[in-house]
Amino acid sequence: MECRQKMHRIPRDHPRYESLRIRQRMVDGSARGLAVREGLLAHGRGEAFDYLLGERTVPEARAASRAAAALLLLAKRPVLSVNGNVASLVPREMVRLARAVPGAAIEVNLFHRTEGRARRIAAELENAARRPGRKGRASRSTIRIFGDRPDARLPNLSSQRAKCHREGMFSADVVLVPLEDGDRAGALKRAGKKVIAIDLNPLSRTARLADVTVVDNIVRALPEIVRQVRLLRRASRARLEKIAGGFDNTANLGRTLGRIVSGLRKLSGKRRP
Ligand code: PTJ
Repeated sequence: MECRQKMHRIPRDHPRYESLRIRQRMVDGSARGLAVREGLLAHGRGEAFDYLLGERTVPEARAASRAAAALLLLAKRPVLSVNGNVASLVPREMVRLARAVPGAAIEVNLFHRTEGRARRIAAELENAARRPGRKGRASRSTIRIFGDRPDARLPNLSSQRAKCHREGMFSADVVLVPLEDGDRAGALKRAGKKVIAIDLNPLSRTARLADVTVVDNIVRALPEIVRQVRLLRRASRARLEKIAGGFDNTANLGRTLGRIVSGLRKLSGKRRP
């Protein structure tokens, strides 16, 4: 409650209004027991990279979102992973993406795992799925949400992130892993899965290991991926394969870093040597 009062004191014309509003969602999510306190720190790291990228969707992120959409549409068993930060920031957008991708399931996967928090996050997603859409209609399509009581383990992974669902992440062929600079992307790759990351840090291990990394704030990245999925939904398999296969993650991350570096050069008044 106190958090909300603070938010009301931020004037709409505050130059940092949007960033403060997003931050507030994280604070609320933490107060409601969705995100852990470590999640607030992780959010701060993301904010710093967002600042360096101009807090906008850069062309490289748009290209990655298109490749991500193609990979999701090609998948036989796509799974969208949700942690505490994702549930605090974008529960409705996650549900929208799960509805847009045929056969997609959502799975709660936590680094600081407790079954109570996994249940709360699953309930938050179920609530988001029940709320009426933009046109005021409640959607009738149901989505599968795997929450607490995992019944499998990802091999070669000692952290809590290994705990997963046999029918979900364990048997997925494409997994979306937003907001983690961690160990799981490598384990998923070793298990033969395609990995899509959303991570504002283009230097993170996850960003570098993934097949496709969208370097953008998740609050902008998810709506863009949904938009691309809707655009590509009727595309042929050959076209989707061309888009996904033609995407070079390392080169795209290099271009994103180049954008940060040249932005800093410009600000510091220094030209390229
Ligand atoms: O809910 P849990 O227990 O699974 O814990 C979640 C956190 C986020 C605490 C856990 O996954 C973690 O420790 O993550 P890291 O290792 O700090 O990595 C988070 C990554 O997400 C960092 O590279 C950040 O730059 C990035 N990030 C943070 N906020 C955003 C973001 N990327 C996109 N959009 C954001 N809003």
